[in-house]
Amino acid sequence: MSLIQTIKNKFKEKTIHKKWPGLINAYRDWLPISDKTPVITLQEGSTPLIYLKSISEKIGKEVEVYVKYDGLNPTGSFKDRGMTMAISKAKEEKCEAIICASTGNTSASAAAYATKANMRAFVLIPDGYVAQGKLAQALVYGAEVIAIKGNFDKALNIVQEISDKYPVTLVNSVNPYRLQGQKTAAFEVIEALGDSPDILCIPVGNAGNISAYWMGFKEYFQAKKSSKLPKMMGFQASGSAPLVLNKIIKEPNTIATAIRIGNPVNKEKALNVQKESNGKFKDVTDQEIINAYKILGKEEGIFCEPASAASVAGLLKMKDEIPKKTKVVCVLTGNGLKDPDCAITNNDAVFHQELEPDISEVIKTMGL
Ligand code: AN7
Repeated sequence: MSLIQTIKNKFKEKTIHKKWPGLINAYRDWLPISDKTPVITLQEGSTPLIYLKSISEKIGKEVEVYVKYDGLNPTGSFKDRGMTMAISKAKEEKCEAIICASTGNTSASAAAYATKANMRAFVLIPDGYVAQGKLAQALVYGAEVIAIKGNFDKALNIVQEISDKYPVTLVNSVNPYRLQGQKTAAFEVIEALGDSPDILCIPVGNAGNISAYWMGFKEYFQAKKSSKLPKMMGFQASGSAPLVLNKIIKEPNTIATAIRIGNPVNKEKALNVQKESNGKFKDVTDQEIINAYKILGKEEGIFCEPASAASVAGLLKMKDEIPKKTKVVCVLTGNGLKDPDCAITNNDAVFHQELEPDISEVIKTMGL
């Protein structure tokens, strides 16, 4: 039989691509929904867990490092996991408008899911501190964007008060359905690895995602779908590290604008995760973040946004503390395309510009 024929037969035997129904339908039994809940989905979830050869080698000691690449969700960040739940439940409760404060990704996701649900979306953002891709998304998905001359923490105070007084549902991570949706990432990690990792490294802003992952790991562990629980390592940017310094940061600052948050709303939950998992909060400098960001791009072929690279930066920083043969998962929360300005400014690429359109010029430049 010819090779082509063999391949054709193989494809006939089993379908390679299976339709993914979105995480609510995939994990229905694990989520607070009923048959009455309208499922508002963009088929989020089922993102890849990718082995990192170069980073694993840098850690050594037969440590295996993987990334959970949640930047491959429909709007390019993990927020879609929470938003499918928050918006579906808001729809079930007949809500007609939603609101959020955001460093960018929440606003992009909220805007997309609100549009899908035929609701109005109001998003408050810190003027000048939201990456271009995220702002572009909120506008294209049709949100009403309100930029304030103040940081995320200020914006969150405002939207909390508005949602208390007016019939507008708050979809920041204080909304409990957000964390319910986001916990499914931990389920997927366990399913892909066959067990829980030993260590989870994750960037921390409002500390919703670290709390959601922990909830997911605990639920699967209790259901005997994993044999252990991971140590949860949360990483913040040095200029914006309220959980590391144990105080509110009034003027947070970092190149990782997604986690430029000085007063995390899920602080108590996060402290509990740290205690229960025997984990830690640590900080990484902007320089360390950019270093990890570049390594992921040029050595692994993975493009994430700077906030996401904080998880890998943190792992590289605590390299000496990682025991032999452990399995580590770093969460890459957002896609690199979200922040093109950061990418153009921070790379080591050779970029020849303004050449004459002449083959000999090109060949000369190529060094041939
Ligand atoms: C890429 O979009 O808070 O610790 O308003 O966009 O759960 O807050 C974003 C947070 C990590 C931190 N990585 O997650 C927002 C927002 C990326 C992010 C975080 C965010 P949490």
